[in-house]
Amino acid sequence: MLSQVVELIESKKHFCITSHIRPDGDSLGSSLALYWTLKSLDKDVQVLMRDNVPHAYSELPGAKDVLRVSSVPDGYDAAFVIECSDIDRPGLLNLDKQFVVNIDHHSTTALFGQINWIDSTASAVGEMIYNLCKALGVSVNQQIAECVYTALLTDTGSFHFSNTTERTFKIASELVRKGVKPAHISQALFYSYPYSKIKMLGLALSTLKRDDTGRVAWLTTTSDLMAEADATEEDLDGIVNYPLAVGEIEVVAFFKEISPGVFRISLRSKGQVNVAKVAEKFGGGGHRNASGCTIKGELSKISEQVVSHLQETLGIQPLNGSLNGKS
Ligand SMILES: [Mn+2]
Repeated sequence: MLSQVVELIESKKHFCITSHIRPDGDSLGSSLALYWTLKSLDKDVQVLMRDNVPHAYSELPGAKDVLRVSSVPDGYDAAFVIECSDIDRPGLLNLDKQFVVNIDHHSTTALFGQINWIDSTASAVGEMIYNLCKALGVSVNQQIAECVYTALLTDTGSFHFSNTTERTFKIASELVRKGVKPAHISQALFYSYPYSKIKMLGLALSTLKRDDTGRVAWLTTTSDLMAEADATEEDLDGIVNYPLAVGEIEVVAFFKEISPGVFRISLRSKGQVNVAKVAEKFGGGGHRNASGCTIKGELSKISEQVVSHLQETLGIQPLNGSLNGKS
């Protein structure tokens, strides 16, 4: 509940903030927006992450203050856990020993906190942090505004996705009034890629295949392709979304070889198609339109299994040999 969060912040002093592994725009933008909010209230606050800040977010105000840790140090009054489905998602030891405040906009989150503030109507946790800022009477400064705007922009797919609402635009408008330069933020997020990312995109897209219906598509990257592009794992982020730009493609699987014989699989869908259910069948999870899982084995077998589950979700009867794929 928002009022419980406000009361906690007002009555305590030492806080840490964390979010999920491989942080994205909402997790970092929201964590740092909360960081600047608490700092303007003269609180002691640190942002703790297991993983480093991806290149795209390195210009966010406060990105350089993020501490990389494997365990939460003692001494905090409370730990804010941003955008996590469960207490293990940040990948930090000792987090479960803290007084935890769970802040998320996914209704599927476990209620793992001592305080759980969940608002599934928010397009991004960034919206919730903006509301928290207002509820605390903190004036939205440039740092807070840029961090919240980044969260909104990335979690709505640049205001493309169905979570984009009138409230999202209203907050975005207020942030621009507070000094956010939309073109400047877009430049940092979408026009500052390393060369290897575009090279990798090309190599990955050249593996694109689809089934006989044209509704299911998949693509692959191997350690060889990554070496060819001189790509890092971070360079793979977002590639899975490209095939959805094709009108009739409804679901996409991206098979990423993260070590020999181990594939991390990202699943994406349009509209009502639920790919979280497919990820769950393989021990993974996520949300209706974005999920993932990790599978060990031979690529041809893995892709056949995953694609046939995706077809089943769409009500497609797999045809013999359809999984050889059309290019
Ligand atoms: Mn989010």
